[in-house]
Amino acid sequence: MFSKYLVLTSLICTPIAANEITYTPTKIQVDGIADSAWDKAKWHDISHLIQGDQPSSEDFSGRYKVLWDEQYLYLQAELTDDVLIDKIADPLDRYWDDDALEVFIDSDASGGNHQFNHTAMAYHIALDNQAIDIAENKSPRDFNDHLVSQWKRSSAAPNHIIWEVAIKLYPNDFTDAKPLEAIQLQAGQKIGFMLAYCDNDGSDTREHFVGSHEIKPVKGDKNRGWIDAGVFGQYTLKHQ
Ligand SMILES: [Ca+2]
Ligand SMILES: [Ca+2]
Ligand SMILES: [Ca+2]
Ligand SMILES: [Ca+2]
Repeated sequence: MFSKYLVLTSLICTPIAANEITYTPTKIQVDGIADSAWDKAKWHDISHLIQGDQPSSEDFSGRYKVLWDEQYLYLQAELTDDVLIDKIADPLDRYWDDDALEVFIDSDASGGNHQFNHTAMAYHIALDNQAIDIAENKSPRDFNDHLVSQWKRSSAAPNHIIWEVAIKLYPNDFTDAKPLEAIQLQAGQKIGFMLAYCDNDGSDTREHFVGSHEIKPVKGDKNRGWIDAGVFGQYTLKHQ
């Protein structure tokens, strides 16, 4: 009896590992408000400088949580940015030079070059919640039907926002000509994931680009995520 109890307890209480993503039985409302469904997910920092100079914590700092269910990967980012800016109205024009949350997803952790294909995605989500990535014709296009995004200023601190995103994942052979249906997520599935924030506060070009993972530079360049899915973190979807 005692040993059975121990086995049951260990099954229920196995702590989530750093490379695992927790399941949510409760639907996440994507509204920029962090409700209690998020409590079971752990925080991760957005602290690795990719490009530009290191911002002060008031200029930019952030952390995030991730959850999943059968339909979506859910992201909550808690950000501080002293100036929110969307100065280039055309969503397809220099979308990385306005404030943008950049979500990197590789639905099957295949890795590899995804610059002009969709074996992995780099969604640049602007303050107007439009999501842009490069199409196979090498021009940017929107993938607004791949995700739902909403952010809100919070009262927790000055210039503090909560940004929620629900992201559908697509098969490795998704193409612009044959846009396949989103996949059903399941426990045990391995995915590639990384997050970054493009911070501009009024300059011509992005001032800071800060991410969730340390990236090995190629010829001094750490801005590899939009090209190489091999630099994303690898995670297993955990059903608990
Ligand atoms: Ca919410
Ligand atoms: Ca800033
Ligand atoms: Ca892939
Ligand atoms: Ca900014």
